[in-house]
Amino acid sequence: MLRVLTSGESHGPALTAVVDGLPAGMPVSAQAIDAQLARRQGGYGRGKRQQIEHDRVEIASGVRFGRTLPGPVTLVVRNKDYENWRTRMSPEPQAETCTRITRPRPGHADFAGALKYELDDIRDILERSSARTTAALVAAGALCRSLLDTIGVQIMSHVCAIGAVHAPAVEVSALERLYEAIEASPVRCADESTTKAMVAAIDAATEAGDTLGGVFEVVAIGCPPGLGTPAQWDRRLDARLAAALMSIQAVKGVEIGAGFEGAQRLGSEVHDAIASDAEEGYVRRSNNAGGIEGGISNGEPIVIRCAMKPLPTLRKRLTSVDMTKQEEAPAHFERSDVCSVPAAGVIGEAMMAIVLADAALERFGGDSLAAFLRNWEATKARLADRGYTGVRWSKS
Ligand code: EPS
Repeated sequence: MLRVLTSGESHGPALTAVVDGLPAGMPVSAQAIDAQLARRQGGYGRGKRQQIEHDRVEIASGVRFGRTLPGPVTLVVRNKDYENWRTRMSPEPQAETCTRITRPRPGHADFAGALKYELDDIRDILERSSARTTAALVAAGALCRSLLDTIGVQIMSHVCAIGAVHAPAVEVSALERLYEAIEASPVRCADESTTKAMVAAIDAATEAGDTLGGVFEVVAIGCPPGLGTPAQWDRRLDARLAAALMSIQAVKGVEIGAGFEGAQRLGSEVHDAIASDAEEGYVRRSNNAGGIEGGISNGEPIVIRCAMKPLPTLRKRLTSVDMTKQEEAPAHFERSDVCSVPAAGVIGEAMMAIVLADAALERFGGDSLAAFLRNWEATKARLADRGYTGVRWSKS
């Protein structure tokens, strides 16, 4: 239903997202997109690049008078740093080649990319594999959030761990209340003393010329039941979300609900009993399923945690090989982040928004926002007829 393609390099002229398949008449606010872009740029442990960039969206197609037209939306985020990279990233043929990168950073796309594309200069792969390209996805995700907003779906995230520093678990029911504390924390962690410990861990890694990964959690509240289907493997909501979140640079693990921890317990302890309440209708008193059963959203909050490996660009050089001579040499180093787990949470929200918007469009259809909402209202009425009241929907 919804297709999102991005283009652009980390130090090229711009990053672009084409979002195709949104209903016509959907409100679009450049300010709302910019707010998400600003959130992505934040977080303690980011490199100097974020002082150069002030990401702003330019809407290049598909929007008129603040509403989507029947056609793809094109979003452009210019790289300010391109001014400093004009020669090194010029699309024109160059008489002289600039200094080539030949010593791959272990853990980055450098080595595998150089082999795959038969490259003499690793810059040709690292520019596109860079996490900078997620700015385009966050812009696209902001559009998807606007659609989800019309049916009352909210998406939030927070950081659960940085390196070995773990935050106390946060109940999903507390997330809305903690939202401001999370956004105010330099590491997007709800707990104040853990925030301090995480900042100290990032400082220590910076001092040591090292990097840190961590774990972030992304949650969707108010997601209606019935998104996704087990009818085909690639249409399952959990599979789609896992793929989307796994696509974020440096993410090495994705778990839904109780995930790996649940695998250690008995079935009787893990599965979420279905109860009936006179006022609330169907009630689930636990959510180990993380809001998805059989590849279908079940109306409970969707809860996904992602493990992010430490970034592979280290001042403390790892051993590598110079690919021109096949001789051992320290890995290439260039400006990067020490830790970007807080930003990855924001990117995770965008990826979740893209998948949920796609699944919502699949379920409710509609060429226009009005048609989409009519179909949503009809589905909601039918669910209510069948005893499902969806008390957790915060809006509409
Ligand atoms: C990033 C911008 C990049 C990196 C980082 C993400 O800027 P630069 O390379 O110019 O310093 O800081 O990229 C990576 C982590 C990576 O893997 O390449 C951004 O805007 O998010």
